[in-house]
Amino acid sequence: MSADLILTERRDGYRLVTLNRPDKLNAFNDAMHVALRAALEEAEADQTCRALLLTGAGRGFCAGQDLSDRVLKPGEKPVPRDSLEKHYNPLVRKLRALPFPVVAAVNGVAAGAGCNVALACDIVIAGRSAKFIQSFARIGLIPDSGGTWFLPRLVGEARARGLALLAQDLPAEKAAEWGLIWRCVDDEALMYEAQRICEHFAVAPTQGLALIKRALDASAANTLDAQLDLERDLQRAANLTPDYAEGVRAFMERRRPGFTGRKT
Ligand code: T3D
Repeated sequence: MSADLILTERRDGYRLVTLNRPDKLNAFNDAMHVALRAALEEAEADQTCRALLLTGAGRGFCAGQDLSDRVLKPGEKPVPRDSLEKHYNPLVRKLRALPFPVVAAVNGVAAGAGCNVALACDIVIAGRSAKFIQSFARIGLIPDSGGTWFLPRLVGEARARGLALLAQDLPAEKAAEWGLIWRCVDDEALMYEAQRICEHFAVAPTQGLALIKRALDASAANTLDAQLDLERDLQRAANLTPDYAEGVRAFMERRRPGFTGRKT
């Protein structure tokens, strides 16, 4: 049953989505991709959903592509695979484009595309025993799912090259120290801390946060001039949201704001 490959729980203002192939360290097969896409689309369509928490079942976050699908029989010729075009690229694009923040709670090893799917999330928080591995070079592949884009931007060129070419394990604590992820916390505290972040987002000015995601995503390819123009345009859009009006009113009245979120 492909539905079981992804578990979705509706929480107050956000959704918890769990990759659920624990015996394979939540490695992706086609069915899990399809189920995850459906879960993300459902969350997007639900106007009450103001954040998404992505994690893995069992002791791993995600071990990337299920390699048991990739074993060639003796004499069989390798074929080009369409998994990036069909699954991973749309997944990374969807995570970046969701109109609310996506939090990854990395509960264990995140390897290959599993590592880069985590890095595509807006906030990455990891348990101390978790590790990040650009494992592609161990099997003759290149970092995909945005890895070659995220790595140099997050940790700089020297560390990006080391991680991609050496494919060594990067412990969560070092990942946080290097700026690859937002925070490393004790394993026992991981879900509590990740849920606290989502609870914060569940009452935040969601439309404004979606505009922040757009501005930050565009900045890598923009000149300062172009980015200033984009900020002007996005700020005009933010100016028109009820949340901006409420935020200012609440500030002046010295009270907590009651943001409406995605609704206009
Ligand atoms: O072809 C295309 O579509 C191109 C796209 C590629 C995208 C990619 O993601 S390529 C990268 C694929 N992933 C990897 O190369 C990582 C492979 N896994 C590992 O290197 C290790 O499992 C880990 C370092 C992640 C964890 O090591 P460890 O020692 O903690 O666990 P383990 O014993 O290796 O794994 C536990 C089980 O999960 C084991 O099964 P078993 O023996 O208990 O029945 C193992 O085979 C299975 N498993 C882990 N990763 C995968 C996997 N099974 C299939 N595919 C996996 N990727």
